[in-house]
Amino acid sequence: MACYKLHYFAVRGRGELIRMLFILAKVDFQDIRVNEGGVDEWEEYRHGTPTGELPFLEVDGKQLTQSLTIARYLARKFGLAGDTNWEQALVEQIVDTCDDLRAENAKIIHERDESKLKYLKSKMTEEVLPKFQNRLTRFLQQHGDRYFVGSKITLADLAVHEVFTTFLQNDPSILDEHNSLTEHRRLVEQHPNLREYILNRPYSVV
Ligand SMILES: N[C@@H](CCC(=O)N[C@@H](CS)C(=O)NCC(=O)O)C(=O)O
Repeated sequence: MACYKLHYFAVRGRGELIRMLFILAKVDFQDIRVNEGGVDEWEEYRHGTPTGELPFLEVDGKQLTQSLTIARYLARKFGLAGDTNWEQALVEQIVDTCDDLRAENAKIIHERDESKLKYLKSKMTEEVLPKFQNRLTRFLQQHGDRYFVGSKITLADLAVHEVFTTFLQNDPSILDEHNSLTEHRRLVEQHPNLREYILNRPYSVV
């Protein structure tokens, strides 16, 4: 068994999808959380990283960067990337869709100008979020069984669960009118490998 060390900040952020893959696959990894407990160690830690950014993954001492590259690599290794070439493409389509939504939300998180922030927030509620909710709902209904791709859980399901977590923390009602997405979320949260982890992980704003 390979020796895995995940280096990321002590938040969900771009690291959580990777953590969830390890938990789902029941594969041991070292979850190295930089700035844990509010300790500011990043500026020093940065010098030991391959690109000056996190996350990066060590696999038997070799280093891999880019959160989604890492997630796809692990998903393939753990049999969570889809069973055929077509399924794999669909899984990646969903992962990229979730990343588009995450990027839209990042604009809000990083905006400091009050009036631009107000505009971005109302655009998110009225336009962006509904667009992604509808797109994902349609996909789930057309392609999925209970899961997004094929008949078993994949990286796609984790990506959808993870991207909505941040939105739900701010407004628990955002999936109220999206029964398929709500049902899917429940399914992921009830997975025997994930249930305890999702319930007990530390709260993180993003
Ligand atoms: N595309 C990269 C982006 C990595 C990235 O922007 N990481 C941020 C945290 S989410 C970072 O390391 N920020 C600290 C800094 O740049 O000082 C990925 O997905 O891994």
